[in-house]
Amino acid sequence: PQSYDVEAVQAKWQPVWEELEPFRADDEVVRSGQREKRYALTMFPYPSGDLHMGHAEVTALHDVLARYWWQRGYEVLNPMGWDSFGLPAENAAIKNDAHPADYTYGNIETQLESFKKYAVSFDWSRRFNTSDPDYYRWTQWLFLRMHEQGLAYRKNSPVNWCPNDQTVLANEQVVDGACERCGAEVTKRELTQWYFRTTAYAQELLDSLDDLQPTWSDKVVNAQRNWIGRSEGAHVDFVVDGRDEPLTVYTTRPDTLFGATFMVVAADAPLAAELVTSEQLPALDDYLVEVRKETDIDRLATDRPKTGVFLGVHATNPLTGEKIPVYAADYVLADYGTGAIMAVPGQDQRDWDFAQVFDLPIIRTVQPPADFDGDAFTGDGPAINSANDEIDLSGMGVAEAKSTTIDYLERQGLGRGTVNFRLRDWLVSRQRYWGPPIPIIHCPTCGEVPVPDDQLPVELPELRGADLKPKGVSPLGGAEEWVNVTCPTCGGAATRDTDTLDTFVDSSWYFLRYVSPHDDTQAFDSDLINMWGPCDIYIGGDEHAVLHLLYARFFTKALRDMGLVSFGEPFSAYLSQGKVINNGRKMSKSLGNGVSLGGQLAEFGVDAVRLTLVFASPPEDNIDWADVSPSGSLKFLQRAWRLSGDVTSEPGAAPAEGDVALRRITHKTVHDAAHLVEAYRFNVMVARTMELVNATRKAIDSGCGPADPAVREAVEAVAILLSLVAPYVAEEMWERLGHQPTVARAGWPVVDEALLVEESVIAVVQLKGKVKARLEVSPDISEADLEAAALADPAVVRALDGETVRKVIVRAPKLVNIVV
Ligand code: ANZ
Ligand code: ZN
Repeated sequence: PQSYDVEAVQAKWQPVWEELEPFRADDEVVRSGQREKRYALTMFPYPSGDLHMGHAEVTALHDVLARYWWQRGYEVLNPMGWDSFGLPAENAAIKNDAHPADYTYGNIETQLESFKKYAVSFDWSRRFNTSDPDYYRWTQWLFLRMHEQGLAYRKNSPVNWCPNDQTVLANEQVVDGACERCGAEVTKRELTQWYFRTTAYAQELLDSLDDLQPTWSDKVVNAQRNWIGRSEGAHVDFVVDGRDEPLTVYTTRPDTLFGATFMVVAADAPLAAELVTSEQLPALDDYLVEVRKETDIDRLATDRPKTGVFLGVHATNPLTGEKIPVYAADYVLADYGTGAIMAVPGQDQRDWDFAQVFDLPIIRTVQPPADFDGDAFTGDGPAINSANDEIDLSGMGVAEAKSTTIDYLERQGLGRGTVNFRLRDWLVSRQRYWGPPIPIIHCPTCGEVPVPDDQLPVELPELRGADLKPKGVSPLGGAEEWVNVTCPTCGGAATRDTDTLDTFVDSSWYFLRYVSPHDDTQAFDSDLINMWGPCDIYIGGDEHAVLHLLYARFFTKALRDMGLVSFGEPFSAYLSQGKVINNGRKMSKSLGNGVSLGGQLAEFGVDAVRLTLVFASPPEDNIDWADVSPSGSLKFLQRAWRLSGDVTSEPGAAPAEGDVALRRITHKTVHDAAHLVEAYRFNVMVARTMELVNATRKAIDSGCGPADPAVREAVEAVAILLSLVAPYVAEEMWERLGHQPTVARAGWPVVDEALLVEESVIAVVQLKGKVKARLEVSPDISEADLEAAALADPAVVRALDGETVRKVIVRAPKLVNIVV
């Protein structure tokens, strides 16, 4: 036959693989040193619906590497599970009028079947869902360990609030002032919430990024760097009239202290309420009502009209001795630095604008260039207006003036040089149902009491029939029987914490659980994770470049310091794949340009869709589905398959006796394919496989013929190369070639180095019918190159003796005939 039946081949091999389980990772094999380990991780999906093109892309790319590692003789841990708790699943369930558990677990079964059909080399024996009590029991256990270490704590502070989802959000979940999930504008609320102390690791999270380059892309590393946002500056203490404690500010420009003509405290910081005089209190209260409606983005915007309230008190500038007024305003944030600033209108535009509105003095302390006609000058230049009896910065550049000022402040006990981070602690409590309950009991006598380990998991009450729509307080509060408990410490009446943990907590440690997914005695087996970890590759989307990766890195470092893992970075390499788009745009319902994965699979088959996704572009680039050709992919696969039917030599035929030209191509292709896969250039690897198929077809039809053992060698190589991308047709070819399944574990073809050495041929150069030179050239030299080489040869130049060349006849690579 000229073609194979795609559906029949898929139906034939799927059960065979289920039976063989070729991708079951064996701990013993690694422990005993029989094979080296590779841990291949790809982001686990949210079970909201069936798999889509995005899942298809990332897993197709991921599988090239995982399957390659198996072929190369590694023992590969390639697990998969579901990130099944959290807002996306809960919102979707509410919309579909279903209980989150029913909705979630139904989708998981659908996605599991799709994954199996899609033939990704996952070790399904290790699957779990983060919403399984067997899993979240350990999420809660880890929360308690964090709590013991002081890394989980509760505090009251202004938090991001999504008015639509009716829940708090972490800073990382606020994108351009809007909720990352639903796009609603985020507001602020004062609430008592649980946090993880990510800031304890700020410096290390930053420093170890250096070690992750270049196996992590610059883009992701820079996104993390900016998010952590380290800045160097100083804390400066200002004496406030009528108050004992100093008002401390954080500044990155201590050099401008001589120009500090007023101070600003965040209007919503407790400090503002402490400082304000009773006369000014009503004005502050009115102002606060407005401020609470604003987002951080609004508040920090430089182009907004400045507003604020005088607090009625003055402080003293420590260098000028001047009394300067203290204001409350919205452009200073409560949870950054100390929540208070020294305002330097000469060098800071927002301070300049504020000074204009409130008619405050402006003193430049850096000389702007002659042609400068702006307001605040933020650039470098010589210091001016910056001297008193004890310190003189005049003429110094910004850097020198900074360090001189810091030295002086430290000597006088007026301040100290400090490092500040933009990174905030991670807010982990959510007022929603579908997540792990926070394992804390609130007792009126004993305070926050951790649920004893042996009482974990704190299972979610089912709340069937309850209204789970977001209302701003956790629906768990309504489950009275569940909420009311006795205190584990004093036995008195107490209540459970009714909030649940953020989904990102579940996914911060899931890669550790895969090494011992069924262990009911511990979160993960430390020996096993130290053996398999860290992950050798992690493939996922850019959208997680900050959030999830940062949290997982934080968890790993914290667990390392608790002695539970031996490494501090979870992912040795990170590859972020592009998106599948259509007609130049992101696929979306509103644009009506969505492409259904199910439809594509039904039309072209799994292999052709996978091949298309891998071949379309380098992994990092977007794939425009309007520009690719799954039907072309299918044609190619049919062509490859036909080769396997043409081979007439027996398995084991000695390739050494075969056609050398074809053998060279085969060995070069296999050799290069390995390098290409290791460099993530999967698309080029596919292109080279296509060339090998063409060369083999030519050899069969018009070269050495189908019986030549070199043909068998070539077709077997094609099957193995294709097994990384198109597992069904590769298996079918392998069987037709007389082998047992599975081609996925056939082993990478051994490359004969001797066949990689560039061959050369002798080209003869004739002049007037006589041989004048013999040139050693590459067998695939071009006509132009050969002509040029011949005319430049010294013997030929001598023989020509200045005569005009009328014509050059070139027959590459063997002959050049010069006519004069
Ligand atoms: C005086 C000054 C003069 C400043 C000058 C800047 C320029 P980064 O780099 O982001 O750390 N600042 C400090 N705390 C703040 C808060 N809670 N809300 C808003 N702004 C705050 O920024 C640090 C600078 O931002 C600090 O240095 C402070 O203004 C301001 F010519 O102090 B600077
Ligand atoms: Zn108690």
